Amino acid sequence: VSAKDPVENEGAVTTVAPVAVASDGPDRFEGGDLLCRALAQRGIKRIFSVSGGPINSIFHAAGRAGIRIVHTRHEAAAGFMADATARITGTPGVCAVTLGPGVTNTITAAITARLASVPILIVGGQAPINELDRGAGMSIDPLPVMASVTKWSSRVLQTERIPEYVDRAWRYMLEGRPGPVFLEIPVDVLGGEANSGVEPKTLGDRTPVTDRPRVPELTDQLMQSAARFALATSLRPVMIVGDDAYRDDAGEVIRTFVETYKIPFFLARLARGIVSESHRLCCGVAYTPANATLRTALAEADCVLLLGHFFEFDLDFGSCVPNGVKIIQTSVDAVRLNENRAADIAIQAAPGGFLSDIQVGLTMNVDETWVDSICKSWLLERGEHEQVATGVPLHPIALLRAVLEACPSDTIFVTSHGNVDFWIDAQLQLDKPGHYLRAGQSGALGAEIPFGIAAKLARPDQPVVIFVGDGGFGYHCLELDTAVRYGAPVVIVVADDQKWGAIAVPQSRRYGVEIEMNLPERDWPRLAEALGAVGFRAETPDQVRTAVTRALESGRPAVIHAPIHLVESPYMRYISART
Ligand SMILES: Cc1ncc(C[n+]2csc(CCOP(=O)(O)OP(=O)(O)O)c2C)c(N)n1
Ligand SMILES: [Mg+2]
Repeated sequence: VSAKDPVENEGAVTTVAPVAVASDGPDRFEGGDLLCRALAQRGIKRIFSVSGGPINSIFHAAGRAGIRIVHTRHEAAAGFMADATARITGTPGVCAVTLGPGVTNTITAAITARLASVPILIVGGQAPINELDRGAGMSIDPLPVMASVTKWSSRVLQTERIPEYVDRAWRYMLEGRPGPVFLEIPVDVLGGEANSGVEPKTLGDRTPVTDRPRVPELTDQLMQSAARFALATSLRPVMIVGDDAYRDDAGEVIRTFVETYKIPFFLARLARGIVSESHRLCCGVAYTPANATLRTALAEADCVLLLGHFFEFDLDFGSCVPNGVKIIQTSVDAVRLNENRAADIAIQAAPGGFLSDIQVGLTMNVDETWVDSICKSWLLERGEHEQVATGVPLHPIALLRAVLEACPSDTIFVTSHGNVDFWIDAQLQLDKPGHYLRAGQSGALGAEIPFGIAAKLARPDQPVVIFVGDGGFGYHCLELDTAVRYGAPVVIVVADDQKWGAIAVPQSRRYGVEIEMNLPERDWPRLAEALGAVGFRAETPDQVRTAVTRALESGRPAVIHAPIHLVESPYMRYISART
């Protein structure tokens, strides 16, 4: 993840004042101090955690290294908060959890970060070394399971090697396509007395490297010429942009490129908003299930430029592109090149550098009538959804529209993964990068509230609005208490169709019945009040606008309970027909 704004970047390397060293008592300097100091040196401002005896050393050391502990209600929430911190700030996120169930509770967050290529460090406690494998309380060996959900996982067995392992964790997290890593530190290693002068041997006298290693420029002239020729001879090119472009800060280069050659483009995942989605050439999200215009464009295109992305599930694994269409793919991760569908030209390169190189001497003769027809198709598609969205209970689109009317322009939005969220995800138009959070490929219900809280902690001056269904809300609604304790006034809009809607509709279509799909309406505003937040009920667009305004003015975390009409989203209809 690259820094979006150097001034606001939390990744600025921090100088940490040395602390007095004593063999016991409150000033004792131990493994936890080595860990926290190494994290602070890498720009870490917060550690998200649920406490546990074996990680007390981290709680003790954090404050004096200038790091705030954010004590959540569940380890999954701590993991999701670390993830959102990384997405928003450009600096990896960190969570620390106790042994056994503390660690296994982070697995879903690790999967979410893995699939979204987000760098997070999960630190897990463990029994003392001499109790390993002897049945110590809560203790399991988490390395096999964490290895399967992270890029790298390891165990530190000597206190003075903690900084070395943090350095290693950073390199694994950031190398190639970023992702989560796991580090287990047994309690006697973490609590072991340390010398405050210990530095990782790998660093010598250098300060820690906090940036991602640069992806080499594309030097292969043959590849460059092939890509340039494919574009130069294309009449109906389409560009699909994915995660790499976000990390590469490639928004400006992409905007110039599509404007110069008049290429319709579609944005996916972390790339949402890197070029304004209300740009006349932006034809919506790059998910075939959610965007009929994308399906038409791909069916009619003669060249597809898949920039910093791969043929994933939401691109029908590549079957959305007919045979014979030229495919140019770039990815910083060579493993993703040709994944699911072979490209004609597959190039390991960062998107910004690739486009700049390819542009040299490139002329294109794009069929502008065709481009206009694609852009018009998208405008019509969006408009159709708007038209059906009248009446009470609110259609999800009407709910979205009312919320948007009350939100300032720098609002960060978060969505979940219910039916209502597929409506909202496809209809939202982001005009800047870093203003939208969504679990993404993991599709994990439950990420949204922790995501929003972490975003608010990282960007206290920006409003944060979280959309979630009545099902998804149940996962981590208790983190409202965390939001209250840490002063993170997020606005949670609960879109209540009294159902696990996304599952109920395809289920009844297939089997003719719904089985255990109902969720009785609960008094969510009262729950909010009970947890120290504020609550509103809003049934009409006017009430929604008023509630959002009052919630934002209250300066407190808020829940807006909005009954909605269950209307199957185009996304759900498409994917449930596919399986
Ligand atoms: C962790 C997890 N468990 C289960 C699912 C499957 N799932 C997807 S959507 C959904 C229903 C969500 O209901 P709700 O949040 O009320 O949104 P709605 O579909 O009703 O709009 C379920 C159970 C999931 N995506 N993630
Ligand atoms: Mg629901």
